[in-house]
Amino acid sequence: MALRFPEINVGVVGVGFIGVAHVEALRRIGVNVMGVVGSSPERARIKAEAANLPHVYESYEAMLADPAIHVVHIASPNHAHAEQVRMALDAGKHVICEKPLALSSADTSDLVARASASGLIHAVCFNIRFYPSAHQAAAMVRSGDIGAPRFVTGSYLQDWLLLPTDWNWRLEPESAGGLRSVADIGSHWLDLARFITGKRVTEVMADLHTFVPIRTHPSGPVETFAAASGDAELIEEPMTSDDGAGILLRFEDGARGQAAISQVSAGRKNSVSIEVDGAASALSWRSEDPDKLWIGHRGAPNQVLTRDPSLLAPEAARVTAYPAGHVEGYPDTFRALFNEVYKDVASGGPSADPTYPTFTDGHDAVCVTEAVARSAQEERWITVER
Ligand code: SOE
Repeated sequence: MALRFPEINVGVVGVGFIGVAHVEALRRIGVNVMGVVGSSPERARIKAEAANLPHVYESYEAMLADPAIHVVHIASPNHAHAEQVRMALDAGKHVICEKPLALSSADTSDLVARASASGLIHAVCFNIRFYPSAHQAAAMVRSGDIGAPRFVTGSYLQDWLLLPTDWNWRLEPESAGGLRSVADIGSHWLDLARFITGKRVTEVMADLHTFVPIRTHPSGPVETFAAASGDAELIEEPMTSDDGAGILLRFEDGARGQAAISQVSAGRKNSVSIEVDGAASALSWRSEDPDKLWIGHRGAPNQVLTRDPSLLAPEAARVTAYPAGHVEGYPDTFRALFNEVYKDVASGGPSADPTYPTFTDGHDAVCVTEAVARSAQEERWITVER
């Protein structure tokens, strides 16, 4: 079958769980995924065979040197993002980077400046806001349906790091950065809260905790969400990063919020929830039942809006692909996000008001998470510096 954008060639860095999600979603929107790069060509070839990935480049440099590549997707461990983004921009490639955009706001602000000056397209993969119900919630807030947002509450809970034997590069500060649950999944929740309310977080008060102070791990890598294989030589590692966090939030315009973030919540595989209580009505959404948006009223029966393109606001209908009753989930959010980005790629440059998260959003998220880290350390409210 002919590709929708046969003239757009893409390379993906990272062949873990998320890199594969990128390749699958790119294939769905009809761009030409030319090749991938892994931490080593051997590992990438094994993964390419197992997950039906395209050609394996020998190195990131080799991928960037390929004049046929127009867009680079970065789904490597966090510490590599900043340098890989710089190299891609220098090579004249459009960039879609996984979160966090970089490990420090000094780096993210540098990347925003470079990307803006380059005229290239830049996006950060905050895919959770691309559940159609999240877009619907944002559209309803914008059109005043719930009145001014006042109180924003919710959580992002997982259980894949519950046991002391659970291991992945995200537990290594040199690969992931000093923050863990907050940077890895809290950043998604914060982006979602900002996207739905349209308000930026101005101050935070946070409590971070390491519930599993010592972990053991095999000498080799363990894939995200995978159990470590039985290895005779287990290495003991003292842990310092956050398994979980409680965060109080103050938004511009006075709204308040509370988020619970954890990667050690048994039974919660990948569970995002958010409620926005407005001056007139409320909205509530859970990723475990993603096609439903609850609308709460004081003086009338509550409602549940099931995702149905014909009933959604135009902004939400635009990011949905399946008819009502055919539930859209996690992989569909990547398709929806990339679909928006590639409209700009096809037109040659960023639109004035992109419909997808850009490096500016990536910078904002890192500024908030840095304030979270400082607040936990100093045990006081911290103003977000941007
Ligand atoms: C692991 O916690 C992870 O893969 C995150 O890194 C992703 O951003 C999230 O979408 C799913 O969980």
